[in-house]
Amino acid sequence: MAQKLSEYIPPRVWTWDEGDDGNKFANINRPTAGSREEKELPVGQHPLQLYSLGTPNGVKVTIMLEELLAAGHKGTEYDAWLINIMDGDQFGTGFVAANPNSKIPALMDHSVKGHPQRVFESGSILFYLAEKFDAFLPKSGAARAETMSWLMWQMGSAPYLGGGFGHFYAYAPFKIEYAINRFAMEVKRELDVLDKQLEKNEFMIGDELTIADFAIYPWYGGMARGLLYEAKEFLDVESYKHLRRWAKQLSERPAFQRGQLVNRPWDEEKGLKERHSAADFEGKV
Ligand SMILES: N[C@@H](CCC(=O)N[C@@H](CS)C(=O)NCC(=O)O)C(=O)O
Repeated sequence: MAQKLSEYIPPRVWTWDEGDDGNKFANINRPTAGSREEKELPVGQHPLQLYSLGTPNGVKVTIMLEELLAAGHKGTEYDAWLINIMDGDQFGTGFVAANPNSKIPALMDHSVKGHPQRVFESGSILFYLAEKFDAFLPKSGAARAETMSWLMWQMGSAPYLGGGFGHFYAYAPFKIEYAINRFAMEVKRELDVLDKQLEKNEFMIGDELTIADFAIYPWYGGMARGLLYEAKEFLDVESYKHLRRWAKQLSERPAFQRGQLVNRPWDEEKGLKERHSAADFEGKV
């Protein structure tokens, strides 16, 4: 191994050094949970209230909601409110009540009698919506088991892609060869897992579009299309042909296109800061 970096020896007990460590997220990271300020969440007119940001974890849910609407499921209209994580919106009292883990996305379902139901963790939100509307999740048997396996696969794997590879390749204040090697290896293995699955299947689960596709596409479809971390060449994403075929096919679906525009204020041309009705997409898709 070429690079030897540090003489750091971990102390007996880790303590937090509050200074800016040069990491892009330094101003929001702390080793404690809970709210940091009083701030209620807005509530719109629809039963489903989503509090999110147009990152890969956020758009999993808006893609699914747009697919549900496109398929004509009643009760799936939603308001999507912007949670700006760089401004610390995830630490307001209202958001923490919706998700004690302070991460987007969080859903409040106001159609539940008595009190709104909170749902957090993107995979859990996809599953909740699939069960509630009886859609995009095979009812039983092998296909249902496969769908849940791939959904859980995504929830377990993406932190290697984002928190591991993305962090050390794109966001860390300096490049650490050991960390980049470790996570590049793992991400390429994950891309190959998907490539092999999609060689034999149109969608993740045979010929049926499921919540596994909604979960996997924003991360691994995004990577295969060269949209994440400017790592297209570094990870040679063009070699994953079957994954790229699937990603292209999904990217052409209007509901996927709409879902990916929601809560993206940085996309000045097409992005929506908030989404409250289908009319918000006029002229954009
Ligand atoms: N496992 C969670 C991960 C969610 C997550 O990491 N969200 C990020 C944005 S993509 C976030 O809210 N970060 C804010 C923070 O770390 O304070 C899920 O899938 O919902």
